Amino acid sequence: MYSLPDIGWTHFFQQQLTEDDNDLKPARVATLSRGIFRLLTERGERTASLSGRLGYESEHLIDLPVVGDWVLARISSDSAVIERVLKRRTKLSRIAPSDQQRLTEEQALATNVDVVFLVTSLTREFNPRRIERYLTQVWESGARPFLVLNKIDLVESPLDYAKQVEDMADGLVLTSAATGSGVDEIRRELRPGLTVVFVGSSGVGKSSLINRLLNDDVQTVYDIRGGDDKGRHTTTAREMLLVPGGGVIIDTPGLRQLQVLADPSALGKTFSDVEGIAEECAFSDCTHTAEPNCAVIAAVEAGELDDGRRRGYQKLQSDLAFADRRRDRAAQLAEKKKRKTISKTNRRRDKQRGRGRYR
Ligand SMILES: Nc1nc2c(ncn2[C@@H]2O[C@H](COP(=O)(O)OP(=O)(O)OP(=O)(O)O)[C@@H](O)[C@H]2O)c(=O)[nH]1
Ligand SMILES: [Mg+2]
Ligand SMILES: [Zn+2]
Repeated sequence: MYSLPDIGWTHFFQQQLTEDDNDLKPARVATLSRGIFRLLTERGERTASLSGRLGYESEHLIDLPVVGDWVLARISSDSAVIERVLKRRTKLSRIAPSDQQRLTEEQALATNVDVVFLVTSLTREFNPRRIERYLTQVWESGARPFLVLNKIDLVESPLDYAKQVEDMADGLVLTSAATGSGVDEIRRELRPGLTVVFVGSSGVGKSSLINRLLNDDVQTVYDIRGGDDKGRHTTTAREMLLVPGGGVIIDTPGLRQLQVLADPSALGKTFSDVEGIAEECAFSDCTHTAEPNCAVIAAVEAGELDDGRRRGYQKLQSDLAFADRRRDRAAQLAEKKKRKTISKTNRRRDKQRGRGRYR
């Protein structure tokens, strides 16, 4: 059995409790599916639902509990009701994929995570430009990003791949879940109280690596046979697993696409090399495309910087600016809609009052 500190409870959460919370207990969200949560409490696992108030008061998707969240719940012998979500230490988010109006609504993928292992495989899946995008999102989360290049058993010289993505993350690990090579380097990052999450496209080997780490076949792995190395979306929900001896691992389903939602500072961490060079550009708002005295273009011409990297930086920078504008627009529209509803309610109320008066 675990203690709450084993699974990540710290002073940061403790200090958020008030006297009003006396009849509530802290618990961590381990899984959720169709509004039913599984919580890890001091007294073991409980199935839980949201309190009516929490469901009703949460105006935004991002306010609802997700896997990794610490919540306060009313706990009985066999079930629980979640009353409050505690403030998050870190938050890995994305834009909710189902957003039909293509407006932007933020959704948390996992919270209160210390280390994010972004997994990619050395197959046709390997794509430095996509890795840059994902890593920028991970930097934005506040957790430490580790880049994992898996399936090294399938290529002759894994280091050639590593060279293309070095210095983008806090750590780079070359692994094979098939042979077990490199897995100990990941294991070294696990310890009591720490939470790690595995993210990446379907089929790269997230669940296989986790099975290796836990020396167990806890996570289902789909055997990819034949030539096409596409994943089958085997893992279908985010799920928290306990490391024997303390610590928590979250497995996630393969990401399909990722619209990055990040701050320029997160971009700067993924592209510290480009930003370092860009300090020497003549213009402070240089886009590194056609400006005179652009240090970035000069570095590419001198063979010191890969042009793919320059383009990746530029593309992501303009995407982020675009997403920003769209978010502003979405906020404006939401505000307008709210005003409309209010004036409609007022009109209806006036009408009813009027009727009352004249009858
Ligand atoms: N050759 C080789 N195959 C691997 C390695 N790691 C995983 N695989 C295989 O890749 C396939 C997909 O592995 P999973 O662990 O299910 O991948 P996943 O990232 O969890 O995929 P989703 O759950 O769909 O997101 C399986 O057939 C694994 O056996 C590796 O290091 N080398
Ligand atoms: Mg999986
Ligand atoms: Zn420039």
